[in-house]
Amino acid sequence: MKIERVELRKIRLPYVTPFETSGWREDGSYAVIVRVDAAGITGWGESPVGSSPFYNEENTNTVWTIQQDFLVPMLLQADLQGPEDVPPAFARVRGNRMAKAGLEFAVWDLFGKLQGRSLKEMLGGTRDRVPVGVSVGIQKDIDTLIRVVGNYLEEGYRRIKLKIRPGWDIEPTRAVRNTWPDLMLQVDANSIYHLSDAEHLARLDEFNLLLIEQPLEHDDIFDHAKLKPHLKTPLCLDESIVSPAHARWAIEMQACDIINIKPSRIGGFVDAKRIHDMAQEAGMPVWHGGMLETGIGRAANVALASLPNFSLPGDISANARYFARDIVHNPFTLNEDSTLTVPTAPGCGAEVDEAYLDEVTVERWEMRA
Ligand code: OSB
Ligand code: MG
Repeated sequence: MKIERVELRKIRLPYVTPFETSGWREDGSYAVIVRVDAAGITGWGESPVGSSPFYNEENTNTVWTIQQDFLVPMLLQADLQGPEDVPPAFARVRGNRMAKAGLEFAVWDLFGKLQGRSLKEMLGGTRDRVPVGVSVGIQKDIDTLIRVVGNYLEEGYRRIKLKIRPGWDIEPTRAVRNTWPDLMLQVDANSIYHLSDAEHLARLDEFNLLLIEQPLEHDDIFDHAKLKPHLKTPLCLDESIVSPAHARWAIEMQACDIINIKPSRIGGFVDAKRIHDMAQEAGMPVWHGGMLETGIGRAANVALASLPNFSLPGDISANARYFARDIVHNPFTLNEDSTLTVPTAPGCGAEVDEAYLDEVTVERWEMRA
């Protein structure tokens, strides 16, 4: 099958509250939304990229130009038997994984609708509900943090992740742990520390955390392997694992105990599933991270998170945690057991609100075969 038309949109969709990490602060989604059309069917995808290259090397504008100049022409030329044929079509383009992922997502949605199969079914998901938590950004002080975490717990979330950085690590974590001694709690440093901080990071061991995520450099695996013996807290990699090869290196080097899988960081579902399967084989748990996706990327993430080796709650909160109004008609709501229900409709299951999407679109581009 040939894709007949690809449409790209830049959007500006404000968050309900700005999100701050050790390295950046973002006030809304600057994602690129992808639409593909073939055989009278429409598939939707999302590159959930930030406005600045502060998480990985990509930003909205790099996704925009790499898709237009290279990936979309390659996609329009490819003869696709299924979504698995997309990564080989993009193979000559190095990196730029978020740009690739948005297009691959849209092709999965298209094939799902064409074949009447849900993304869960296509990927081999085994669960009807997936456990989720909330990633809580850096707050202005500890009182505010306790109030913010308390509100999420009141909404029913049972797992909390705290963003940390030097000066906002031990004490905020202690305060949350002391307030909720049994809470499932974890922290994420987004690559702000160095191997020389090993003893400092070991101070987090007393808080009985589920894991510490990506303490060291974004492109490092070697130093994480050196850090791991210093920590009792399970070590999880996010930024460093961008391909199945990286996952294999981390597993063989014993650089981590757990992997955070984000299909957008890895270039799509094909390779994300490979990492899931490889980790399962190695006896290593994975969990599903998030990039503050809109309702489109979120639906796809929930489907992937229904695979069996996703053993810890995901950073896939209900849409209302991010947006006052999302670009879909069917946002997820939190179930009473801190889960989201996996969509069963053909494709990713997101029903795109095209009128609202038009409203939040700031730039549009299309190419036909
Ligand atoms: O490091 O996991 C991260 C958001 C944007 C970029 C990187 C990260 C995050 C989050 C939020 O932690 C996860 C979510 O709720 O989508
Ligand atoms: Mg992270």
